[in-house]
Amino acid sequence: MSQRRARVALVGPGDQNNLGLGYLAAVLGRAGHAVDVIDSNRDDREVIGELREIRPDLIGFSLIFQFHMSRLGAMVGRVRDAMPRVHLTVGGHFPSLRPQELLEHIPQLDSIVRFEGELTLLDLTDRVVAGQDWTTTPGIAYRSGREVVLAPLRELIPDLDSIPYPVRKRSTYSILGRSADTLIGSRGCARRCSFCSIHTFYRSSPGLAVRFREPRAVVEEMRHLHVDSGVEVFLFQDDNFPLSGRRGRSWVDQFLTSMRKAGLYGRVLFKINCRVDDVEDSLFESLRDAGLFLVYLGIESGTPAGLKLFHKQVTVDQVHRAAATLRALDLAFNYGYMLVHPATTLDSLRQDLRFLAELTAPGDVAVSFCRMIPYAGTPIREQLETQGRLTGDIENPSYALLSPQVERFHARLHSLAGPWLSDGLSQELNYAHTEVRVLRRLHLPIPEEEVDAYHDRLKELTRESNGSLLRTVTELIDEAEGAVGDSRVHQVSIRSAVSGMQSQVQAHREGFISQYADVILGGMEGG
Ligand code: B12
Repeated sequence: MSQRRARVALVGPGDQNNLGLGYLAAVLGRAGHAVDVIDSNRDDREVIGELREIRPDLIGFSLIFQFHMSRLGAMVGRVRDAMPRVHLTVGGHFPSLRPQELLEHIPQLDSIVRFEGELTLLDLTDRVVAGQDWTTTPGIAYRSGREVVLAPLRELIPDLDSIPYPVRKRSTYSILGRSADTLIGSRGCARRCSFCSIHTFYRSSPGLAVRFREPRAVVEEMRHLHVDSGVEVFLFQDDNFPLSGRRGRSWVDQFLTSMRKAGLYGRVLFKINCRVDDVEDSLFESLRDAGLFLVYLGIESGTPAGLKLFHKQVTVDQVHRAAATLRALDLAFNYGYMLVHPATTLDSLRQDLRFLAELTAPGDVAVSFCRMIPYAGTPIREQLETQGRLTGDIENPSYALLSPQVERFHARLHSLAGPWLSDGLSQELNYAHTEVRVLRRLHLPIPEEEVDAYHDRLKELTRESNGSLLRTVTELIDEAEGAVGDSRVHQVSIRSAVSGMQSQVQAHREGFISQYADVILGGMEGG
């Protein structure tokens, strides 16, 4: 459509190489446009300084995390002041699902690119740089006077392998010195968990809600990253790695065959996300032998009521069986878990703690949990809305808990469990366990009994940390129940206890890694 080459800047959170922005940049680049991807996890002034230098024709902001709303609003406001004529657009879950609210909150924006953005952004860019009317671009939303106009939706990309590999910055993420990078083998999810917006996001546009890439094409991308960028650890970001049902099984078979043909089978490592009811012995054994080392399980709850509320369509027993299968195959797992949710009672909390104690008993994974957040586009948000229980705002959507006791418990938990949770001790322990699995898969010349001893001590420290966290939460439940008089759980003592454990874990880990540094960091390929 347009001959003139545009200058486009894409701004968004760059943790783990933001694939969404990477794909957008790749499609614009293939069409001849010049694209800069800017990590917004920095000081706004730095970001705006970089934008001033680039002098783009169009700036696209990514709002994939709803809680970044006001920060994004402030940044767009400053960019608009600095660049009055540049076309400012935004994409991501919340903007796509709630365009009216988004444009109300950030009126300086010209448009929203809704849902899957590659082709819409390219079309919009071509029209803007050609000085043509862009308001008729399918897939956008924009304000016209006081109205928000929703253009006809654009069809989802039928063949995901028709778009180029995402533009990636050289990954800074590594495990034991092995470079790690992210990729996806599919888009969308066939399931309808009530707390998740993915199925709403991909079902809102015409086209197949779940699309798999060709396994051969995924492996070719891995080979390209391995040979050209030295990537040895692949983090699949699919909501659900393509392995469900017969279609999933044949996908995995072709994937493993392609890994053999590409010479990657057993020579690189990969991590996947999946559901507990997809964990099956022989399938995961063959994935393990190919390089699977870590599985992120969407557990979410360990009580029948919680699993029902979340519409997970699995049983508590299936969760335990999945964990047991992965353990028997010596595969590490992490998991998502929402301890506090709209159906939480003090009784359900006690059940959750019993479940978490059982799940983590071997000490090979840490206790971690969060509160369910009623994000836009999730069925549970609509339920809470109907029940008149929604509270909070766009940035921090929340809901009234079922009783003052549970409210009291949650308030205390929020202020006390932090040292374990967000980037705390539990995450550090889980990272150390992930490292051990990578270490074992590298078959380095370190005596097995040494690795075993190191791992056993790590499990001891994990059991200690888990026990302390579970006891603390139990005390908070007792406290909320009024079973105990004045509180015995104090922030100061918690912080010092947890930091004591953290130093032990760090000393244990650094001691082992420095003892074998030359071997471990000598590199896997040609080290
Ligand atoms: C990878 C991932 C992460 C990674 C990195 C994220 C990143 N920088 O990309 C990590 C592990 C860091 C992460 C962390 C978290 N995540 Co996360 N994550 C994902 C995941 C699984 C995949 C993202 C991805 O690569 N998608 C594939 C690409 C191709 O799609 P996309 O990103 O949606 O982009 C497309 C469109 O949205 C659109 N688009 C997006 N941005 C833009 C911008 C422009 C200008 C345009 C035109 C179009 C556009 O076009 C893109 C191409 O088609 C998504 C789920 C999902 N399927 O998207 C959850 C998801 C984004 N995460 C989520 C959450 C809640 C979190 C955490 C808060 C979890 C937690 N409790 O800790 C943390 C927060 C971390 C933080 N920074 O504070 C939620 C966000 C919910 C919400 N509405 O806010 C999601 C949607 C998962 C869910 N099921 O709800 N996450």
